[in-house]
Amino acid sequence: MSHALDGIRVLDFTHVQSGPTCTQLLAWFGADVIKVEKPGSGDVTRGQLRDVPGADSLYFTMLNHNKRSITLDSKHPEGKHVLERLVRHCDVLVENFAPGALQRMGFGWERIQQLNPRMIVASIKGFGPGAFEECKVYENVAQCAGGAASTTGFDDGPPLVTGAQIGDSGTGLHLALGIVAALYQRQSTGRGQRVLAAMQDAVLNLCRVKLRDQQRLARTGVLTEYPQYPNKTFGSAVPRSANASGGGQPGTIVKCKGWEGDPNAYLYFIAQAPVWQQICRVIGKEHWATDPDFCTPEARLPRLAEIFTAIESWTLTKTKFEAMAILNEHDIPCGPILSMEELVREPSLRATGTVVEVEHPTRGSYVSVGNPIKLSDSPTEVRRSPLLGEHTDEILAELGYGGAAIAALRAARVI
Ligand code: CAO
Repeated sequence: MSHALDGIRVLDFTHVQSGPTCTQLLAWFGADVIKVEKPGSGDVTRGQLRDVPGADSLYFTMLNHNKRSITLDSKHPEGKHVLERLVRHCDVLVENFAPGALQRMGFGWERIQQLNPRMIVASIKGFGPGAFEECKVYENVAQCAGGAASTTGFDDGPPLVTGAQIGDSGTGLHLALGIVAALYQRQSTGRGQRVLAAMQDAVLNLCRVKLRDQQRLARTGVLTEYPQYPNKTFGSAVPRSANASGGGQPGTIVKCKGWEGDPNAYLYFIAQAPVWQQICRVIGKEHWATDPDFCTPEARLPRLAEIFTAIESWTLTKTKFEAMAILNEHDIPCGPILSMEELVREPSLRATGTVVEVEHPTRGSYVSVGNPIKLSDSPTEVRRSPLLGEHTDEILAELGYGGAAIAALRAARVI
């Protein structure tokens, strides 16, 4: 079967997590992704967080499926020639170097345009143009600078970062969308363009609802859906709202049976207004369905702590899965707190290919997250990540290099 991005060639100059997330998605949609790596060492993540001596780390393998790897010293004069051919050969160049690195290599936008006016040059940087544009950025820096950390955690605790890699993988997703949009526009203009996704911008985009609340707070001085209401005072900035949904439907995390020994015996419970009567019935508080202090969403807002305490008294008598089954019978939205251990075993995720088992020649079999985006006419088959330089000769041959020329490049340590 064909794939959505068949025929698109990607010169993948990405490393670590943010950029590789983007190019892995492009590869899953069918693009030929050629990962360019430093001879000898390659992407630094190959050797980071190793669990199998001598084998590429899970950090690397889980972010670089379906790609081909070529080693190339792109600062060597001969390496630059190879890179020029690659630029002419490909449709998209994706990079997430520190600011200015591509220019220092001699491949700024103008040069790339000269070589291939149809090329799309897509970059991830920590910050967009402005005061911080020269700064290097990693995941948690982006979470802090993009508004996630200041709004995550408990009111009486410090800012918190989240395990979801919204700075790296989140920005990679943004960039992938920018690239396919640019490819689409190229069909009518015939020209490439630059695509930039800054990690601060991507995190802020994902924190959009907190900017909404910032403006509501500035106007009204209070956020009635937040746990600080009604007993605590609000400052001038959106506070951390613990596990409160903070949105139109109040929700929080409640304990379930077994929580004393299981750190994940919890459930997210949403007290959705349309099913309030059912909630009252399930938790044995039938009178709340008609009590004026509880029967409307507005009346409930100052009493959310009391309501969730009553809900928790009920969930404490059930495991998270028992509670979920009962609540779903009544159409009450909720979700179990699932550990990675549970997710890795979840059969439905295996069935859809969101969790896949992959064979690797040096590390054996491992579990990974497959393509979370399903296209009905472009199915994803997850293939293992390439070994360092596994496709160097094959790619050079496609670029027109003969055996002797490849041997000379190897002797000069260019590849
Ligand atoms: N051949 C020769 N040189 C190469 C090369 C190759 N194939 N590939 C990379 N290099 C060189 C670069 O040109 C650069 O050289 P200069 O510093 O002389 O210009 C050098 O390797 C290091 O690149 P770097 O500065 O990008 O890497 P770093 O380890 O110093 O910084 C990071 C890493 C992530 C902080 C930085 O790349 C960055 O801020 N990137 C943008 C934001 C980003 O994506 N952050 C997410 C990181 S986690 O996903």
